[in-house]
Amino acid sequence: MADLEKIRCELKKQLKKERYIHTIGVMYTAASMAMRYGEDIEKAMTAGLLHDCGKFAPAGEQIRLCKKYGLSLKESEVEMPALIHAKLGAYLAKETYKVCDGEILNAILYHTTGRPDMTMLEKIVFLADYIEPGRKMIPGLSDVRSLAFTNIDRAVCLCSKQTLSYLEKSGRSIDPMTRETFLYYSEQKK
Ligand code: DGI
Ligand code: FE
Ligand code: FE
Repeated sequence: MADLEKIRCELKKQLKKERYIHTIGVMYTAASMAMRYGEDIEKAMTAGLLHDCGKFAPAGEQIRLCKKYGLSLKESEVEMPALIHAKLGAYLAKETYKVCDGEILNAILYHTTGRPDMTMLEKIVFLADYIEPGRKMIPGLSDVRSLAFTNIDRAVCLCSKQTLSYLEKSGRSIDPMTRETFLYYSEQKK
């Protein structure tokens, strides 16, 4: 596989309609950001297209597949099934969709929690996931959308801040990496 058109056809079969539409939104948003920041456009599109490929199955099935493929899950991940699709997705991108570029695989792996000192491609996918045109409007979204094209580190900071406060309000447990991303980018002053 590893050809955008082929991957797109396969994902159309694998994903629910809304998830597929979101995926296409992330792919084109990642492409625009790659244009803005001089990143490889095809890599950004491939990562955007595949970022949620792990969501083809419900959470319980995702856990079962991780065990089957020997992917170890941290305690926090078992407690927070929303995080598992990123790890499973990076694995499937490599094994099923035949993506061998490690940067693309890492952009998929870190798209949900982010991480400190992300590569440009990782930041692009992390943000494109949040700002793609199909996302439901929430307070602060237009600020992240505009910052994504003007000051990408500030955009990551605001995006992770909003995710944290949303998780805190809804009383869900928070992965240490989600916090570290916010702390790191809140100290990046540019
Ligand atoms: O897969 P998507 O819905 O497109 O977006 P995503 O992969 O960014 O996030 C999926 C969900 O994961 C989203 O509701 C935010 C949530 N999330 C991010 N960090 C954490 C988290 N959930 C928990 N419980 N803990 C986290 O640290
Ligand atoms: Fe996701
Ligand atoms: Fe997504």
